[in-house]
Amino acid sequence: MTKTLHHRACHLCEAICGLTIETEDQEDGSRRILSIKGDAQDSFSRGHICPKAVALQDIQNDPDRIRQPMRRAGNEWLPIEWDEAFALVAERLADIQARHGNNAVAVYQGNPSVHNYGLMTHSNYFLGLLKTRGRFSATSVDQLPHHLISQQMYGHGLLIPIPDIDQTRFMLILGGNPLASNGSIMTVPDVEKRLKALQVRGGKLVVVDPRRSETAAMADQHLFVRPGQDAALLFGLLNTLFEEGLGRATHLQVEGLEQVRAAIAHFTPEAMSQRCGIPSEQIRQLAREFAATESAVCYGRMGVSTQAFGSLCQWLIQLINLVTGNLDRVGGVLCTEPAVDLVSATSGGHFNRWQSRVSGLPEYGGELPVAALAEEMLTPGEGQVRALVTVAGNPVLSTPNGRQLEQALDGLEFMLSIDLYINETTRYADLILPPTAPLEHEHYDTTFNLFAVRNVTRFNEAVLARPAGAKHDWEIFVGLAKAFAARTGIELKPTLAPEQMIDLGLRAGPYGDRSEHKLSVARLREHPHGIDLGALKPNLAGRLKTASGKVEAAPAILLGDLDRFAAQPVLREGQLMLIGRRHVRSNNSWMHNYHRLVKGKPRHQLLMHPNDLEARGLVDGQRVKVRSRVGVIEVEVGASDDMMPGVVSLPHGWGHARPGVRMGIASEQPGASANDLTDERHLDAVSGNAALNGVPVEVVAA
Ligand SMILES: Nc1nc2c(c(=O)[nH]1)N[C@H]1C(S)=C(S)[C@@H](COP(=O)(O)OP(=O)(O)OC[C@H]3O[C@@H](n4cnc5c(=O)[nH]c(N)nc54)[C@H](O)[C@@H]3O)O[C@H]1N2
Ligand SMILES: Nc1nc2c(c(=O)[nH]1)N[C@H]1C(S)=C(S)[C@@H](COP(=O)(O)OP(=O)(O)OC[C@H]3O[C@@H](n4cnc5c(=O)[nH]c(N)nc54)[C@H](O)[C@@H]3O)O[C@H]1N2
Ligand code: SF4
Ligand SMILES: [Mo]
Repeated sequence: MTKTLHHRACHLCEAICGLTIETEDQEDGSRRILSIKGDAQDSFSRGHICPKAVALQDIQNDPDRIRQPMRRAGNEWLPIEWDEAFALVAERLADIQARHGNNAVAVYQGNPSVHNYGLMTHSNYFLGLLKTRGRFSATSVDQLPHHLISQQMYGHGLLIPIPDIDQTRFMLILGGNPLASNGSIMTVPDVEKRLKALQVRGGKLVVVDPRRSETAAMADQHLFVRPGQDAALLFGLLNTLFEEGLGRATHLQVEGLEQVRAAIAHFTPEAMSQRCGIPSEQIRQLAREFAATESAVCYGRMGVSTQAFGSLCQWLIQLINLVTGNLDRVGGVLCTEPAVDLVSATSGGHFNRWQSRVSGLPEYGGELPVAALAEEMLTPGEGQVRALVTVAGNPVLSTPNGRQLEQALDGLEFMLSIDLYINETTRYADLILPPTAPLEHEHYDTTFNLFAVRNVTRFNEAVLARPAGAKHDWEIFVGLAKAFAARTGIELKPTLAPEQMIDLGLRAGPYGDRSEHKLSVARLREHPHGIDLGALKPNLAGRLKTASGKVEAAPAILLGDLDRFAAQPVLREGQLMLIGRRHVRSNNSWMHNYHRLVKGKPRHQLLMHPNDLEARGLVDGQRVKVRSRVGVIEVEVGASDDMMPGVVSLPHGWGHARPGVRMGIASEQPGASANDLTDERHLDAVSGNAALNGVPVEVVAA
């Protein structure tokens, strides 16, 4: 039987590693996967691969993955034809909107929405027709502060400066653990080698984290910080830069820096030290070293965006890079120039044009914070949400107070999920529409090329043919749009296939028809290992989209948050704080059904410092109850010297022991859900992003 080698990127996480997949043709005309390896010829990932990519074959073969539309009848799931399913959705949603208004239908889009090009290009073809303000996504349990700060300071929410990891001499990482996550808002396959290379060329890596993470363990210096108090450290650093005159000139035109300087003058390291738990002299020393190094990067991720001061943190990080002359500078942070350039192609985004009905949380880019989703369903009155569409998401496990959301989902009139599984969320749906599996569709990365540490591009061919009758995500949206338009009498504009849209985007982009590269999909098809378009270069001055044309250093919404920061009480002695973590063999909530990834010792223990265990009369390996304002879970506790005393760590995405979940392997090792503890009222007040880290909890023997 014929064997074939395929080259394409893995798009399960942000690292977009090149893969070499060997298949064998079968007698029935299909293909079988023989092996999945890292592609050594990929100039970007250089052969790097992680265990999740090997599990792509398990996703493909998983008997629990749903392969045809399913309709719920009580506790039973029955197959239904595509056209009948589309007509049913159109009928139910149109009817609910006719009775209760457009906003009665809400939408939640999960993380794979930005990892699958058909979802990027076509979800709005249908969802846009709903004309609802009830739009929610995983953005507001993740990176919303990054977008908001870029929109405020640089004029576009996607104009996010990326660490020049390959050339910098100093990297300060707060609340990111790229050794587990493989990098985030920093597409960087092979990150461990790149960080080691930084150390080998004499550079320094400093990690700030309440846990000695895998990345902290390889760092030259690790600082424990009190959860949710990074802003105190960052204020101390910025204050030192100003006060000691350590700044360096920038070529960028900047507005408002003097205003910032005055506003934070009292946030000295001495005043901030107790808040963050880091001695003032260490803060000053760090600022001096950062500023004195010829090139340096300050970078913060999940740990500092999903906390109560997420927006302040991301703002201060930008300012530290700016004031030290490292913004838009080689070896500092730089904006990409991707082949399909969403920054040039779209407007900058808007903020707080309207608010959520119940809590008055601000919209960003047309979406409301997902922490408000359950209350929008549970609170009666005009505009109450009565139907939900989920796309590639599992908000029961991934958004704060998952138990409250379950209660809300149970009361809906109608729910549609577009997903591969019957999981903790989709089990509430009336209808589940499954798309093709990852290797059955093509892919072009419009999101992560935008955040990559080099300008790179590639077109990824499907490796396996789709089974008869299967639909790609984008085709599902086209089917839904047609049915909804027919039902409601809306005129539907014609659309193109994703591949044609990407072709247009490439040709209009910076390496397209007007350049010597002449990139097009056809051209990319000739380069299955991808094309390297070069290192990042300074370009921000020409790309700023602010009204003033300058960098806006002092956005009013951030200056307006300083009082809230200053007023926050210091923690009570002995109060435990919950934070999250990731593991390289896990991917949010949805890759626990593959034996290859979950085998061995469970990785969902609650980690706690031995002194904290002892103080509570607990022992390593014991079952404990963890309680927060919103709920209680039972888990196994593990002693760990890597934890800062007073802090406990639990990964999210577990908690599969819920009735009706159809994921056999996941249910055997269910774990508990961190989001049964996180609090939907605990938010970054500026953006409305959920504060999933720094949740006060109690731990007692079970
Ligand atoms: N406590 C705590 N909570 C967190 C986090 C944390 O660190 N701590 N992290 C947050 C972050 S950063 C994120 S991004 C969210 C993620 O949260 P979500 O996006 O809500 O959930 P995922 O676990 O990514 O689930 C993805 C779903 O998409 C389905 N799926 C996979 N591929 C496809 C596809 O190609 N098409 C379709 N239609 N469906 C697909 C899967 O079956 C699964 O149901 O969780 C957040 N929640
Ligand atoms: N293997 C794997 N890779 C993934 C994912 C996955 O689930 N598994 N998810 C993907 C997604 S959706 C995302 S968004 C990225 C996230 O990528 P990262 O941001 O790198 O995510 P984490 O690995 O969760 O690292 C967050 C770190 O913040 C620390 N932390 C918690 N609270 C605080 C705090 O208050 N202050 C500070 N300074 N640190 C704190 C935690 O201890 C942890 O080490 O990863 C992506 N990659
Ligand atoms: S790090 Fe792993 S999951 Fe992420 S793109 Fe690379 S192989 Fe895929
Ligand atoms: Mo994420």
